[in-house]
Amino acid sequence: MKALAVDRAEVTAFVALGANLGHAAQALRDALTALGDTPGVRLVQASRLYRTAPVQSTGPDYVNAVAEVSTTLTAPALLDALQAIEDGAGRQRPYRNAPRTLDLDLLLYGSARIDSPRLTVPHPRMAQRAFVLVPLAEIARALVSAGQLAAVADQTIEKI
Ligand code: A4P
Ligand code: MG
Repeated sequence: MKALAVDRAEVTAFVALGANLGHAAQALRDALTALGDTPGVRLVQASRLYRTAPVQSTGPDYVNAVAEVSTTLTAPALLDALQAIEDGAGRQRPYRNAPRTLDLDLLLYGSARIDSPRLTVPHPRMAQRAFVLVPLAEIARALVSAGQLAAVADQTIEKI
């Protein structure tokens, strides 16, 4: 019997990009290209790049951005793809919140709520971070409230 190919529906997802080692801005641009080149992932839009002060982390200032993708991948498969792109950028993981050449976090995956050992969505710390909320608001204003932005207004962030 001939199997029917069933296409999975596309899901809108938001990915946070960050780096504070090496050529951080270039690492983010390369990561955006790699995201768009990933099978099952379409890059819809990306925020500008922002320079941000480290939050609960050390080392040089970060470069951060947020991208919107449309994907037929499941959330765990999308995380696999993000981690493969991190590894391709030479990401080492000596300890939690260590300075990094590239960090890709899954912020939102449609309206899904996921709480598994390797994946929590929405990203549990996104609401406390200007480096996520400001670029997210730039590309998806309706997803961020004025109150959320006001709550992180003391964190240093500037467009590059
Ligand atoms: N994981 C669970 N949920 C998710 C998710 N939604 N997206 C798991 C991505 N990963 C998720 O991540 C550790 C594990 O989290 C993964 O194996 C995955 O299974 P990691 O990237 O290896 O380690 P990490 O980056 O040290 O941890 P994490 O949780 O990503 O750190 P945070 O809380 O995101 O903080 N300051 C500025 N200015 N800019 C930054 O970008 N980033 C951090 C990292 C701290 N301070 C920063 C910045
Ligand atoms: Mg991470």
